[in-house]
Amino acid sequence: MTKITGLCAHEILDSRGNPTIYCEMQIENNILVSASVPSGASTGKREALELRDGVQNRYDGKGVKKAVANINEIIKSRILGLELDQSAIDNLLIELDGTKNKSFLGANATLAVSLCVLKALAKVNDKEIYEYLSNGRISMPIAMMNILNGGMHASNGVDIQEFMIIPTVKTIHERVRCGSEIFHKLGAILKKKGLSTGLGDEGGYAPKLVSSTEALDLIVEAIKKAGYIPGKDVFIALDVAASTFYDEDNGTYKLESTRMNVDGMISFYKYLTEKYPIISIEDPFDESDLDALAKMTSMLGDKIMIVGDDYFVTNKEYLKEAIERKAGNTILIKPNQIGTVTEMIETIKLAKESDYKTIISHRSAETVDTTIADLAVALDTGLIKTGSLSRGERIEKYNRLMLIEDKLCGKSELG
Ligand code: 2PG
Ligand code: MG
Repeated sequence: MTKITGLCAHEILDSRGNPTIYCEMQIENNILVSASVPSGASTGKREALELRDGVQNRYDGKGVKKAVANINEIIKSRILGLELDQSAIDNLLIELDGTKNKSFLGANATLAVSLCVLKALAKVNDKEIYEYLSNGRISMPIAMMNILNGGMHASNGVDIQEFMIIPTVKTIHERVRCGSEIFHKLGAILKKKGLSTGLGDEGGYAPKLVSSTEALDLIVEAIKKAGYIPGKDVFIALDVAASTFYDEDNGTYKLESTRMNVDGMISFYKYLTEKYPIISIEDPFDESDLDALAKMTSMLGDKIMIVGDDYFVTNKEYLKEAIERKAGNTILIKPNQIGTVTEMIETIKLAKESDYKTIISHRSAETVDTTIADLAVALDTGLIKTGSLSRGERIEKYNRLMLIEDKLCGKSELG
């Protein structure tokens, strides 16, 4: 057993240039680990709370000094001297917080500490995180690569938030290569058409387009030009993030200058899945409308993944409700939506027991922390969503996955 001997959090910046938390933990034998936490833009209303200072003349209210102080004062005083134990410390964090949604300490504070505990445990056991955390069954994930950004992740007038490609070629190295080749072909096509090749928050292109079908046509063209077969080597996924264009007053969705109700949206999705090799649609309706999600699942659920992100917010209670109502068949897993490693693992467990697929996911604002790559492998999530093939904070995760693959194949002998 090993004791925690030091803890110190700092305010740093995330990939959108907003404050977030970086935390260092020291354990016996002078072992030091660190973790940093990401941040979302299209957040679900029921996510665990990301604590921000709200002091307007500092980072426009987005500072995280309070959350940092919660680690350096409240959490530190209670965990120094404790034995490293993931569930015991996560439970202590939950107890110290004392709220339903981590609004006292902040999920950004609890996650930073919880991730440090995970990394420290791996270190003392002389293991990589993916080795330490696995219960024997590990797998390299299929990656969902967001190469065209819209919604709240760009300012291009494209309403759908994420257009992702899913290479299904054999290895992570080959998937990354395939994704990178398609990403660059898409850039060349946009350039030739006089469209912008500027990037959105997740590293995908963010050109001004008139419709989602225009985006999908461009992506299919890029897949073909890169030498791959759409619907065979490479599939497509969407994160609609429909809450961001839902009109609560009249219960309709204002998508690309048309207004649609739930049935109209389902017909639209059906049309898209028939025309394009789409195998996954995330958050197709407003996050409060579980009935619509259940209806779509009953109609399209045997054909595609219907993914709940803002609906389920990595929370096993909300997932339970969805399972009972047969709403969705896949859950997005974001560690900072729930705030501790233990709770996140419980949600994954419930999803698997209920035959829901699991996708571990980044946030639109990231740091260089690569833990989600290890989590995908160790927890056998099967899928990972971690952005485009550009921008350091996204690439770090792909690089980590390739390194893990090399290690697993015995291709990392130093001597
Ligand atoms: C999503 C995520 C990540 P954000 O909606 O799935 O892609 O975006 O972090 O802004 O919630
Ligand atoms: Mg989403």
